[in-house]
Amino acid sequence: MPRVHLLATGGTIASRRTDAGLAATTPAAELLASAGPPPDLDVTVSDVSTVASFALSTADLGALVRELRRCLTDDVAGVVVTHGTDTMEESAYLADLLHDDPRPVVFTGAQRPFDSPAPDGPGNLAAALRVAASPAARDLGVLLCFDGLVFAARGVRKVDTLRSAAFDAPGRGPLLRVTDAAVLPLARPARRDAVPLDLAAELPRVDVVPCYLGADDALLRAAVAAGARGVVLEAFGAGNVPPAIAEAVAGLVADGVPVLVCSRVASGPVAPLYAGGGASLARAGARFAADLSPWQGRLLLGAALAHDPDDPYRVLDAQLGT
Ligand code: DAS
Repeated sequence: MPRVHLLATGGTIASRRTDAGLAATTPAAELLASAGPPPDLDVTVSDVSTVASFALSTADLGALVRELRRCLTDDVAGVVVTHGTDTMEESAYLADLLHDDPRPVVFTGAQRPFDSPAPDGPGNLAAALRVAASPAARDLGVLLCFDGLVFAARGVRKVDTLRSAAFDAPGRGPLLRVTDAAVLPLARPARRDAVPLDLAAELPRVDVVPCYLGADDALLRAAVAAGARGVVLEAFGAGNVPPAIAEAVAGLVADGVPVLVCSRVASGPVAPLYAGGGASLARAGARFAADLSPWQGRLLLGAALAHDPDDPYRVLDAQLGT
């Protein structure tokens, strides 16, 4: 019988009501019992934490990715990670950047708590376990399984605060669909070489700076003053920024602080198009992050700086296809 390992971290799927609000307290064994252990799978369990994902630090994320890689032993078909939905797309993406194995790691969670009268966690977990053991999920990298659909980690985003269909991959779509009877292939992602990152050390600080009408360069400069070794711009549209930010970026790049341009728009790639906007950022040496979200872009830039502090652009260009 194939074996799948379930690694629990907390999140709404593990949460119960308390006087202080929802609190993640349910361990992996109870989550598995609620999902109804699949009769054709041997499922082993462990707990890395019982926390809400909005409280995780970048160091916690590094430890989680180390642990899930440790769980991918020779005798397992795949690993399932239960995780809060708020930052699941970040954890899954960092895990995917390092993933160099044909077997799947499948993240899942819930929008309604464990003690809800109609929880969505058990169904999501049961589906994720089946995906982790499915040949259809091999060679797809790290995955996120939610509400009957499976997305590649790269490009997945939380798109609804409360509905069961919490995730989408705008402009990309799902890779697999899970029905009661089967795991159906829909698409295959373009995979990049894994980044051989040593997660023993914490990723360097990279901050995301938002752009909004009339924004000046104060937040950008504050990020660098706080120790950011790289900056991600959550730019307008296809990659444009207010004039003060465009001017400041040239100085930062010249000072050795890489700048990665992402968009505050959920779908579509960024491109250096407009004078004074994206075209000026490109001339100043900023890199464009295709359709990567600012949050995934932040992890990519952190990984690139950690892997090769003298030339982070090698990892960036390899991952972004530039
Ligand atoms: N939004 C909650 C969840 O879906 C909290 C969290 O991210 O942990 O799990």
